[in-house]
Amino acid sequence: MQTICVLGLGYIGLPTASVLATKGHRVLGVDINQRAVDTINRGEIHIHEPDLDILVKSAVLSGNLTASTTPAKADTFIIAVPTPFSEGHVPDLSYIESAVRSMADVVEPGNLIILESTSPVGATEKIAQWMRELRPDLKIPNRRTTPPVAGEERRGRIYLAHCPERVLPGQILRELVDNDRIIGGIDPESADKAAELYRSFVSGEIVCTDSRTAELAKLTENAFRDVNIAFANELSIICDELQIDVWELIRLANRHPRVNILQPGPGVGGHCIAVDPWFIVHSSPEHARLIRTAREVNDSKPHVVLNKIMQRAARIKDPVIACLGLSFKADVDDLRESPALEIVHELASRGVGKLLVVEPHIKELPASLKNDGLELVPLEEALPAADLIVALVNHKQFTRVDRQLLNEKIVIDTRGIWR
Ligand code: SAJ
Repeated sequence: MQTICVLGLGYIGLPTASVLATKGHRVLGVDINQRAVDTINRGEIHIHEPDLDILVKSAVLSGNLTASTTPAKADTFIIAVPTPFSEGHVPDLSYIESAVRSMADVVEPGNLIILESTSPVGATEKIAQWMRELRPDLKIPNRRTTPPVAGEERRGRIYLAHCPERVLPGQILRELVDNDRIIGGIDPESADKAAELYRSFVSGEIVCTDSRTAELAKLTENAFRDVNIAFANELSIICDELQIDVWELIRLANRHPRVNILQPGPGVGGHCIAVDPWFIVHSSPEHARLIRTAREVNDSKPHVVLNKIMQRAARIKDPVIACLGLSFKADVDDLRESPALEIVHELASRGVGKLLVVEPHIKELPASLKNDGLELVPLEEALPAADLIVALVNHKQFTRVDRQLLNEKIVIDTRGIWR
């Protein structure tokens, strides 16, 4: 069992810290958000993820998980902070850099640093570079893919690896344990040391490689999904033009043994798939043509939906529009990069009808929509009151709606839930 410091207590850091704590490791979770730290120390959670509340409570009660705003000495440091992009889709590593700076003083020889945040190629080497500047007294290996030569000095060294998180929001606790893990060491010894830790809680296979390959593998997984969703979204636009039901089309095409088309929707949201492919584009702008185009197709989809709503609303006098769902996907409360949120905000700022916003997973609207003068409305109030019903997210509550309530309404079903 180890002492572990997890930096960043969000959707990845908090579940990881809690699972490690329940496996017997002593874990200090660190976050710059004092409110999140206080909430966790009370055994409660500040984010929504099925069963996470129970896990955090038992981790805190066991005495193995505590939270703080400052890092402390540990055997292993796990960095799980956001990696957004800034203007022009340039990867923003500032959260990683701050995390490294905040812990640099307490790192000791023999410690292991793991980067879990999804990162552009070269980020792990960048951490090595920062650590060399901050702690010239420590030996920080250069990237190496071969085992050490006999007798190579190990004293005073630290270990560094990238172990990208690959869990699906909504199923994080199961996937954290079941999924295979890719471990990319800055050198083979770092990968081995990190693999040992993951073996203490992962039942999936652990596959070691070098840090750059691990970085690109994670980005590739999300870019693969983005390209495939873009294909479905492009089909949906073509089908609208040709007056064909895209869901029927996909259902039929998927009967081919080697065809498996994903589902179209109002666009691609979340903090991963809508972001990560840009890291590949940024690293290889000339060659990442398909990946860039997929991003563009998916980013254009909310505007296609918006135009469709505006066209339908224009046919109604004083239209009342029920917008069902704000989160980026079904059955989660996460609004980051949500196409549904973008569509509702655009409708409000263009003054298109009276909007009834339904989102069962949140208690309060985000500031952008409050500033638009909107309020949350319960589903059972919104449906009878609306002329036009727009399904933006396939939450369970919406799929179970009594179809009779939709009779005589204009329906725009961007997720194909009522077909
Ligand atoms: N979507 C569609 N059609 C589909 C599938 C998804 O429009 O057929 C949309 C969703 O509505 C959502 C977006 O795509 O807006 C992304 O949702 P998602 O469920 O595909 O993925 P995320 O972003 O929740 O999680 C992804 C996962 N990556 C892959 O499946 C390759 C997860 O395993 C990663 O760990 C996660 O990104 C991450 O953190 O990188």
